[in-house]
Amino acid sequence: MLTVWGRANSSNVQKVMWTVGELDVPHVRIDAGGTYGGLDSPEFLARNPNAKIPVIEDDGFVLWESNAIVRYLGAKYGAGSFWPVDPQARAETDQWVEWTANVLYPDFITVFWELHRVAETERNMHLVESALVRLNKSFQLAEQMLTGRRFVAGDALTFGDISFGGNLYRYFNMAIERPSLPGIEAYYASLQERPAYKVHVMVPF
Ligand SMILES: N[C@@H](CCC(=O)N[C@@H](CS)C(=O)NCC(=O)O)C(=O)O
Repeated sequence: MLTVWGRANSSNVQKVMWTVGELDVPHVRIDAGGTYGGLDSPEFLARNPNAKIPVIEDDGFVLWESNAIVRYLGAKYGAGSFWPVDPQARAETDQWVEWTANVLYPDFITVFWELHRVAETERNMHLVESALVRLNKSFQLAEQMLTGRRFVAGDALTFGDISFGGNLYRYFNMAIERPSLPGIEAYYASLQERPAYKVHVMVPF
């Protein structure tokens, strides 16, 4: 049985839980982190010395780092469609995971953190403004990359959608100015119809 440690409103936990939902993996989730705490307990640190969520244990196998967990779950429970077996098809969706983590996410988390986790009086709006310019450029690039595709790697949802699409609920609900993104808006509308996205990603932040 798969166990997932992590609070439901953590974006990194949400990627894991969205995957678990899409692949219909029997599991239990244990709240940890944030107001639940527990990350510095000896039991937790024995599983993840980084004291971060998410962490999973699957039949005795322990793993942390959300993207590594999504890839592991995909390979074990979603081989064929969610986890393409063809190396080139798999690399194409993996490219979105890396691009999201290394290009889009650093600016995304800067904007999100300042606007939603830092007190208004402490907020660094210069940081927000410069990150938002780069973030919106990244989304315009994603708009081009998505042209003619239903999902990031083609006609079916794959693990690359978890990384990229997992950010859209927050992006479209933050009080920021966004460029016109008709392709991404249509893509986001289709994600919002998926039961696992509704339950695990569309969570108040
Ligand atoms: N690169 C790691 C980042 C993990 C991370 O920073 N997790 C945050 C939550 S999103 C955390 O553990 N924060 C401490 C807490 O929630 O108490 C991953 O993708 O899993």
